[in-house]
Amino acid sequence: MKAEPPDPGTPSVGGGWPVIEGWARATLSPKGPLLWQTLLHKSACLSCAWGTGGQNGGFSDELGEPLQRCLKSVEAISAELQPAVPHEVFSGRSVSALQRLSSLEADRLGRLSHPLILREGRSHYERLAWDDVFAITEAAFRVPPQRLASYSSGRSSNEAAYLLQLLLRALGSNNLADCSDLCHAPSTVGLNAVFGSGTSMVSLESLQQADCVVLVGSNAPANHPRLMNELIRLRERGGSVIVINPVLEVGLLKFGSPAFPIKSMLRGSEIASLFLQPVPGSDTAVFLGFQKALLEAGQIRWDFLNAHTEGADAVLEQARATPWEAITACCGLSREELEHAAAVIARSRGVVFAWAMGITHHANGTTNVQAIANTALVSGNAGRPGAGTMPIRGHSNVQGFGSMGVTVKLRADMQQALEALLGRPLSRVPGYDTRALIEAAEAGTVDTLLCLGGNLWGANPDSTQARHALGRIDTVIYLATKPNQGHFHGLGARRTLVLPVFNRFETPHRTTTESGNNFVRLNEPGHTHLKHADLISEVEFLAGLATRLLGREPVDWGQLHDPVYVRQLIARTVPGYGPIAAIDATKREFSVEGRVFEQPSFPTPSGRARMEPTPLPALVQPEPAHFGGLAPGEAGLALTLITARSYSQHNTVVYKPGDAYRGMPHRHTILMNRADLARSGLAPHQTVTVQGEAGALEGVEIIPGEIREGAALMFYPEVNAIIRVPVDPRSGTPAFKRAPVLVRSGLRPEAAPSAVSAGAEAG
Ligand SMILES: Nc1nc2c(c(=O)[nH]1)N[C@H]1C(S)=C(S)[C@@H](COP(=O)(O)OP(=O)(O)OC[C@H]3O[C@@H](n4cnc5c(=O)[nH]c(N)nc54)[C@H](O)[C@@H]3O)O[C@H]1N2
Ligand SMILES: Nc1nc2c(c(=O)[nH]1)N[C@H]1C(S)=C(S)[C@@H](COP(=O)(O)OP(=O)(O)OC[C@H]3O[C@@H](n4cnc5c(=O)[nH]c(N)nc54)[C@H](O)[C@@H]3O)O[C@H]1N2
Ligand code: SF4
Ligand SMILES: [Mo]
Repeated sequence: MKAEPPDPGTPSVGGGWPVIEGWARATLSPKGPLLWQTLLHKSACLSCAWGTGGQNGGFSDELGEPLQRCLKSVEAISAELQPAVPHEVFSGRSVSALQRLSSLEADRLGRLSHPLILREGRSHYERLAWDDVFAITEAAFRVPPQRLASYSSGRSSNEAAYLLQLLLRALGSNNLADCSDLCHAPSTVGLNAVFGSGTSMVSLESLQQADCVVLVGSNAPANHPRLMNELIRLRERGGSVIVINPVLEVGLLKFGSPAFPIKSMLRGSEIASLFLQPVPGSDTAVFLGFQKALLEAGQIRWDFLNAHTEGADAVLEQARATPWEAITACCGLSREELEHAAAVIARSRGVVFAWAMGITHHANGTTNVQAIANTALVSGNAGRPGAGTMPIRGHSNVQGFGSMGVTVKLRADMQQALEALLGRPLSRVPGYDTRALIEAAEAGTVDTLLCLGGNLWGANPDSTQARHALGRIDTVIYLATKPNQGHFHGLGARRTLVLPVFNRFETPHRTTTESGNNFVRLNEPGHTHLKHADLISEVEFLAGLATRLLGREPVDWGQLHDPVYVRQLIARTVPGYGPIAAIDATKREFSVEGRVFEQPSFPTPSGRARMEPTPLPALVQPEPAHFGGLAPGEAGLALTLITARSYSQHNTVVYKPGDAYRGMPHRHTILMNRADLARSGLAPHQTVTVQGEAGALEGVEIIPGEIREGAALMFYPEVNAIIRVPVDPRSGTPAFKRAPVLVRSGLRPEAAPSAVSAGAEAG
């Protein structure tokens, strides 16, 4: 794909000076000293799952390398260091007024400092004493187990996650929805299918031995900035980076890293040696193309396949039998581009295949992951240092939540261990994942929901549906550090509780977390800057609730107030977590056992990787007619919409309005290809209506940019007001990266007025 010149003023390097400026601004602000104290605290970074920080000091990675904190970490800490929300905000402003706050405004209210309740028929949140919180919560939990559910977001500790699932399972419920259902669940399912293990098989040390990285569907410059240092180093030692992304992300072309002030900061380091811009949702075709090219060039590693895999014949037969035209028509890349990339893979000694949401957020997300794994296997790139499959995880402890059993797909070995611990069989009723939870709630079959962090309302597609669904639950309980829009829009029918908790660096006891590279971090106790606040630790809340509900049955919940004891139970019941039993004494952080494969022997029954063919997706470009058509004389066109993060937000929490790197000056923008503008009669910077399956947003400014023809990009969470998308049936994950929309110059007056107001409400 040819790159067109960006709009004037758009940076040509990712990272770079804005990062230094950001650090300087934060350091010089009144919060500066507290910020630095927090950065130096021995705990894992709050932001992404790369997992910087921990016992070696707040700045180092797991190999002890210093200076590994990025500006995203500073943004996350600064938000946590805000003063408490003044009480007048809740006593003086009605919930309808609070509903008008944007994500950024809600976050800027400050920190939650006291328990709050919104009762049925009341207009305002009111303060509540902890005794009353426990009494209300306990009563709400005394419902049939199928009508009880939780949702969690991967910011909390392993200890809290473990207690959450132990409590729900002890009560007989498997309804443990988690943000990973909206995120990397296809990676877990796909990698489990192939390798019998659902996480990265590559350690940081192993990544440093690769000479090629294939980076697919990831905007790492914004979302995993420290990964960029590894890519810079790889290029410097002569390696290749193949980027696969429908958006020509500037930071993936060139990135200026403050970790290398002289050589990289000034002009930026080259990242991509090859940039492929496929049709969104077509990655299975891209990887099938690689396999076919390797096959035709005689570069399949038969020795490796024969010794370490099963099912390879069917996979290669699919590659042989699928015509090039079918592959190129699906992904929109040329045969030459695919052959060229395959040749780079073939001549590299060690290839790491790394991916994020561009792969998982599709109706065939799990198949996408399998297509990547198959490519790794046919090229002999699995189960040895410097090679393998590496999902790049999202939230800082989302992987720990999965390890702790917060999942609707509990591993059989952990299930057995929990049954031994509890002395009775666990319920066999399948639990609700996040989408199933919304649907069950909408159907009126959920009475009580406990949210350990997150923003269930904002993270789901179709905000109107999410609001109605949550509104049918009697009691919704949010544990959170800061207010977010979900606390104002995701309200329960009879009561909503918002309970303030310590964040990771404030929790008064030790906790642990697990990085995306399977490294377990030990976080030292801390204290909060909030004066006169009434916060609780998540462990104390969950153990307290469990003690009230279950007493000493079937475990002594009172003793589980002590996180050291929680870690003993984790060591006994969580596969690979044995070393956590000694961590309080030794302070030794560790790699979860059985995850990193440096030998091609996998935890499947045969010890071999299980390959299976990956059907090409049938991608249909939407038509205006699907949305009722354009009015006579109206300009517009239907596109597939990628919904993604800006460079200045953390998930549903917006830190800054615009996105300078993509040239999008504010959030009410849509990134479009210039050829699409030319053929539809729309113009750069024109304001348009974007109509999705669930509503429309008006007054959206068109930004011309480096995105594949036929595709567009808008920012989540605002865009969730208008999209309704299918889910990947194997993982339950929504196709957030391929939502059909109609972009139009004006909206016919008779078209869907209710949908328009839905969009406006959430904006
Ligand atoms: N600063 C910051 N860091 C974060 C987060 C944050 O919000 N802010 N969120 C955290 C979380 S929970 C997660 S899951 C990760 C998310 O990290 P990412 O997955 O990097 O985040 P997204 O913004 O969803 O963007 C994914 C990328 O996929 C590309 N893409 C879209 N569709 C396709 C496709 O069909 N194929 C391919 N090959 N590419 C595609 C998009 O153009 C975009 O560059 O980041 C984590 N870290
Ligand atoms: N359209 C669209 N939708 C998406 C996505 C997309 O790309 N497009 N991405 C999806 C993805 S990958 C994800 S992971 C989800 C994210 O969905 P969630 O994880 O549900 O949302 P977050 O915005 O990360 O949640 C932020 C809130 O967590 C709370 N919090 C922060 N730290 C702590 C803590 O230590 N303890 C507790 N108890 N609370 C804390 C704060 O109150 C904060 O407001 O969104 C998904 N939704
Ligand atoms: S890369 Fe991720 S874990 Fe490391 S400092 Fe940045 S946000 Fe934190
Ligand atoms: Mo995520």
